[in-house]
Amino acid sequence: MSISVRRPGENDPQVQTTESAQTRPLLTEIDHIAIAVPDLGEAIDYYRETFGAVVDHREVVDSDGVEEALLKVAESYVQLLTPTRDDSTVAKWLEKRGGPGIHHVGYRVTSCAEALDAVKAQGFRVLDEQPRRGSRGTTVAFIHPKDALGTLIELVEE
Ligand code: V0V
Ligand code: CO
Repeated sequence: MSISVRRPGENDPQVQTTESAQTRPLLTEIDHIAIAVPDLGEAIDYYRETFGAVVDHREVVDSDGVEEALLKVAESYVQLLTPTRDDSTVAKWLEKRGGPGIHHVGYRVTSCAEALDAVKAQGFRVLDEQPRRGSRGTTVAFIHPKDALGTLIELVEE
């Protein structure tokens, strides 16, 4: 008996490709999962003692009022984040939530400018009109969580 495989949309007039469909995926890899914490030292200890994960990079990002510790997991990172100022949006987020948790997801893209333009062209709100500097010398732009399934998304070009 032969089994025929039909791709979605193939020979199906009901399924049409839309204008917004990308011919090439814009997101190439997961760059980092960011976890906001009130105490960076404690969070680093937790990851080291529980999983043997060690800090690969540490940086204060003044523009965002945060300090990060990056732990490498395969080709991606866990980004432990803590506020450095009371007026940092991460301080506000921790206060509102009442404790640590996943703050955003960073997706790797080939070109931050191209991915940002694609998001803007579809009418979604962005938090950076232009790509800007992230940590480790990356180029980044954030997309508003209210236009991204409730997840704060960071586009990361290495
Ligand atoms: C806020 N909201 C979130 C959220 N933060 N939803 C999901 N994930 C988050 N992280 C929701 C919040 O519950 C509100 O929903 C609504 O969005 C408006 O939030 P808000 O409390 O009024 O706070 P805002 O507007 O002062 O700030 C929120 C945004 C802000 C997302 C606009 O955090 C921002 O601009 N983020 C981009 C920069 C950033 O996150 N930097 C830190 C990481 P309701 O309650 O109204 O329903 S820096 C970094 O990762 C770097 C440099 C790197 O990786 O290289
Ligand atoms: Co980040």
